Amino acid sequence: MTPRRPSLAELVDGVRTGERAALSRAITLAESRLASDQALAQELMVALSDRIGGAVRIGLTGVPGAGKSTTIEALGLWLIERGHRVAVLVIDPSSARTGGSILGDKTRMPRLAVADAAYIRPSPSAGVLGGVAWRTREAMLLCEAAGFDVVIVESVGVGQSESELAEIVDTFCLLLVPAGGDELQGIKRGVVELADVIAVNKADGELAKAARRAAGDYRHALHMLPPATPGWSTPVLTYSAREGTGLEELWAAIGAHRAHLEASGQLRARRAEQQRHWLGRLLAETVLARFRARPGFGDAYAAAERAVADGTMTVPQAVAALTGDAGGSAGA
Ligand SMILES: Nc1nc2c(ncn2[C@@H]2O[C@H](COP(=O)(O)OP(=O)(O)OP(=O)(O)O)[C@@H](O)[C@H]2O)c(=O)[nH]1
Ligand SMILES: [Mg+2]
Repeated sequence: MTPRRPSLAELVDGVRTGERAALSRAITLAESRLASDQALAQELMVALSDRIGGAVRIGLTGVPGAGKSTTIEALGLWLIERGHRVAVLVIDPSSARTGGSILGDKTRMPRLAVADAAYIRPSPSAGVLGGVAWRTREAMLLCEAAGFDVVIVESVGVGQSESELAEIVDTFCLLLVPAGGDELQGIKRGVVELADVIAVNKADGELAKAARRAAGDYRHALHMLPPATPGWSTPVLTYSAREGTGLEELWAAIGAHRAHLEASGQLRARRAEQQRHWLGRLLAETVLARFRARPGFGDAYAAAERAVADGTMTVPQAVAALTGDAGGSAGA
């Protein structure tokens, strides 16, 4: 009962005309680990390349509960009212374990989830060669090819994922919540350093004052950090996703950052650098995967681990043994 595999031409047409089903099939192909799917997905990327490049690519991160989903719902609806088409990709590290929490995300974006001009989809968070974010990047480009002019990638702020997210988007937004000085210290400096736009959410009701104070603290802290984008000074805004206040300023800040990237030539440079980075990473992981698949590699690796731990071999010696012909045929 597997549905007939669509042809390349059907997929290209479907994505070009913004058909959701075709877009979903295309992303599934791009995420697939089957070589035949990958080959088709890459042909598709090439065939659609003239449609790729124009969208505003936004990464949105923040601690759990910062209001990322509420923000995307509010900002997404606000953008749709203004004629934009908005795609949302959600990287959720828990989805690998729970089998997907997109249902949860869709219920947190109830109106956006049913809007014609919006598309919401979870991104796989594990098990992809070359890093999670890079497959998400392909999904992002496919959304772009399908006519979505704003693509937002939501990632929960846990460790490694933020820096990967910052590598695939043009504008990296950090969402924060009102917090006092102590909690301010708790935000990882590395993440703040990556931010092109910082926005303190929940600036409503009793939290409004604390939000403004937190924004002031962050503004102050930013003075001591190098800018995430050369020549750009990262703005710190306050807004309320719940009440919809400050969304216009948030969008304006994203637009100003995009304009700065374009005017300074950094947009092209940044995207080119992303491609080079992915090339290096995918090559390294592909080569590693091939070595791992060699017969006897597992045993040889275990032996090498023992040898370097005991000090009977140096690490470079062990790598030479594992990657040389002798290492490759070990155990055979
Ligand atoms: N007061 C106030 N509460 C908000 C605002 N935005 C979100 N919240 C609340 O904060 C909680 C978390 O919101 P979410 O949008 O689910 O946050 P999230 O960052 O997507 O959370 P995870 O996906 O679990 O990491 C919910 O109870 C929201 O109602 C806001 O602007 N003001
Ligand atoms: Mg969320």
